[in-house]
Amino acid sequence: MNKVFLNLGRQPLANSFLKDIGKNTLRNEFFYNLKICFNTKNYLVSIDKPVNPKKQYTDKYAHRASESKTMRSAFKKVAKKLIKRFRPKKIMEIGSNDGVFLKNFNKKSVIAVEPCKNLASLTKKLFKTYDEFWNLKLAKKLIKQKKGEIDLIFSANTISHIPNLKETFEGIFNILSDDGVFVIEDPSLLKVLQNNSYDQFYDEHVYVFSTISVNNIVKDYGLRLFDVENLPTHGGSNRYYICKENGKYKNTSRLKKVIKSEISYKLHKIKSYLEFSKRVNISKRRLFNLIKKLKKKNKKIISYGATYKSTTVFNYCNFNSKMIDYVTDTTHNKQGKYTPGTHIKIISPEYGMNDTVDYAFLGAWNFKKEIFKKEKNFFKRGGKFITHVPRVMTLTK
Ligand code: DWN
Repeated sequence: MNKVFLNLGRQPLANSFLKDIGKNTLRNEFFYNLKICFNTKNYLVSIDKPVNPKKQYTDKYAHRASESKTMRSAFKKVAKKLIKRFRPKKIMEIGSNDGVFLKNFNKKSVIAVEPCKNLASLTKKLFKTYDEFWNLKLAKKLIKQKKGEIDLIFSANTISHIPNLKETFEGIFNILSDDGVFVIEDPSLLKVLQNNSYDQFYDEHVYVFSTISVNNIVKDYGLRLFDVENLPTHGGSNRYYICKENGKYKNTSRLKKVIKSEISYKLHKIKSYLEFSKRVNISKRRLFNLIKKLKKKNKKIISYGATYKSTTVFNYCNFNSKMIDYVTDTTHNKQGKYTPGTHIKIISPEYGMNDTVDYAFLGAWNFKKEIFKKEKNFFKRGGKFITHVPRVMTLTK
């Protein structure tokens, strides 16, 4: 049964960057209550009332997976690894975004599934693209079009976004070849608890998976988790390798080790989540007080990276444009807009990361290494970053 353990308050859609902050726009801004729960039976951690996906994945979807160098090389690396290990002939990606993963394959052997039409239009020029949500209906349509028996299905930061896991996995079972592999990458719940990165919870992250919860869930749909890899991406993710129950792959010792580590961290106990919730409340108070103290000293504070994650932090910590002067982001379609719920201007780093800035909150803390490499001059002239992960602190390099 589901037990709520964290209330992150009134939140907007993480992707709802505003074109303007006129009365009309603000009157129509959608908010919901973000509460997170733990299922004591299958150990799934989820949003208690998911938002309708049609509200979220529109033709104005903002996130571009290829925006960071880190992710471009990560997708190139995993494509090579999967080709070497599984030698797939037919590949499908669910949530193909701007094609950053699939473009590493022979375009004749791939199928892209991407419901956001602005993204699907980018990949339609490159390979076969279905601009639809993944579900049982689409799986049956593909089979009817003789596009079934897929050897490798890949999905990064997408399965955790789909409320209806039953349809998702049933569709996978129907379309996957008998010795096919379904590989999913999603933020690691263990890392969220260890890093106090509560900003991994927002409307799109309907679930934050643990290995033990994925292991339980897939069994209900004739599937089996046979391997898992811990990854550094997005602040700590897991790459889950799933096959059909009677598939040829043996469960790896690595899987057994990861499950053991999650059990020893007590990810199967509600107590761990109640303790996490207490740490999140302390983090909120400390971050708010730090920003307030620096503003009292007339410091200029901006935020670096208009992330969906920082939407959660800004709204949970009640930030406003008097505390954060503006946000910088390299994504062109975010520049000139305003942050969801807190209405702080977003500009390009070329303009925003200038000599007047004293502090920059790390909205994109998951790219700290790449950002610190880029912003050496900011440090040289005495600039400092602020982060809340794994605890509230300022960083001089
Ligand atoms: O799961 C999801 C993850 C993968 O991406 C999606 N539901 C939504 C989105 O979440 P996010 O916005 O928190 O993801 P990122 O990849 O952490 O966003 C990074 C943002 O920071 C981008 O808008 C680009 C920007 N950025 C920047 O301004 N300067 C990134 C880097 C590396 C930089 O140097």
